[in-house]
Amino acid sequence: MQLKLKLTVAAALTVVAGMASAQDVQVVKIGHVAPMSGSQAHYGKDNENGVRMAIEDLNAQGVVIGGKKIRFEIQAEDDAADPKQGTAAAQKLCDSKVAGVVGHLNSGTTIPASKVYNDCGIPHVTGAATNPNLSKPGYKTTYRIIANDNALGAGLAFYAADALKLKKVAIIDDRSAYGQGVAEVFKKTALTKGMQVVDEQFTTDKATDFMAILTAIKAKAPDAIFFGGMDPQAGPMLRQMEQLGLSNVKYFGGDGICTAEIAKLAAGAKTVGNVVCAEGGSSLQKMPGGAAWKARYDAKYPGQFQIYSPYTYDATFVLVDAMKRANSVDPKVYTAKLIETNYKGITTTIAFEPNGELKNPAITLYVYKDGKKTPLN
Ligand code: ABU
Repeated sequence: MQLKLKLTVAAALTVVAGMASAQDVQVVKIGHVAPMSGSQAHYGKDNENGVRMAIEDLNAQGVVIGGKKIRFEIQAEDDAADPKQGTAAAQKLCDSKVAGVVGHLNSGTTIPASKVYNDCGIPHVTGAATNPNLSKPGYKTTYRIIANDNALGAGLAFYAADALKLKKVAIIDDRSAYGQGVAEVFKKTALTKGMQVVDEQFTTDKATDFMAILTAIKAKAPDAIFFGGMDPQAGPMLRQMEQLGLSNVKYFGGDGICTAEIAKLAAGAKTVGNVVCAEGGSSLQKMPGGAAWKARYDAKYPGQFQIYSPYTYDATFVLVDAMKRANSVDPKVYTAKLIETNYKGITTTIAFEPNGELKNPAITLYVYKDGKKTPLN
């Protein structure tokens, strides 16, 4: 009888001790939004992997904020690259009271979502959306940790004019906020460099048949095509360029086409060898922790790397770094610390301009050698 009582007391004490330690752990949710369905899901998966990896690393570190051990959890949402679904996902994250958001991927979703986050007072950091208009409203809740399209579009035009001495370019964009924006910057800079824009054509971010617009472009005999858009369009476009005999025409684009996936989507077309694309950061080889980080990523998520996961990884740490400096996970308290960020990430040392843009962003140009993305600088 006495033994039974002792065991019961011991069991009760164990339960109470367990409850106490559970109460000392605070769960903090980090939102992530990107297209997880549709033709851009491979970018979204890569972005989400970056956040998941950061959260695993933070939880392994055992972060203590405000005297409590924090366990970070992801709340992952799918916006399907659609602006309406983007704002709905943003509102859902506001309603769930996540502490911060990494995202979104597309400029077309990130720009309208940024107002939703500003209205509900939750900060978001994008590692992928590059349209310069994102930072124009000057929201204290919006941050970007890669170069924007002003740098990407201009860098590509300088390379086309100065290094490759190209004279005639045709421009296509997918009418998305990103595609249209980066194409406009390229065009403006190309014209100031004395290049001639011989044709402008438009498509959508759903199209896969470009024969009509490529045939029209062929008649203008350009040295190069600039495409403002993403790889689900660029891949088939490259294949159709080969079919139409545009095999010697250079093919320029921003970070949206600068994926591992583009070579697969082009289904073996040799025109992949004509691609020159620009990304808003250093190459993995030149990032402070790039090579070691990529080896860890590949071990966890084999074959899933595209472009932005190093940035979404760093974006997660940037949010948590601000929480640590504020000693609070409450966005009302820690958001003010984001603008003072000076965080040594795996991509670069991250600090912000007053409008939330990354200070001193790098850009890297890439070509594809035997289908493998290769940095030029
Ligand atoms: N930066 C290219 C892909 C994402 C976007 O800005 O729409």
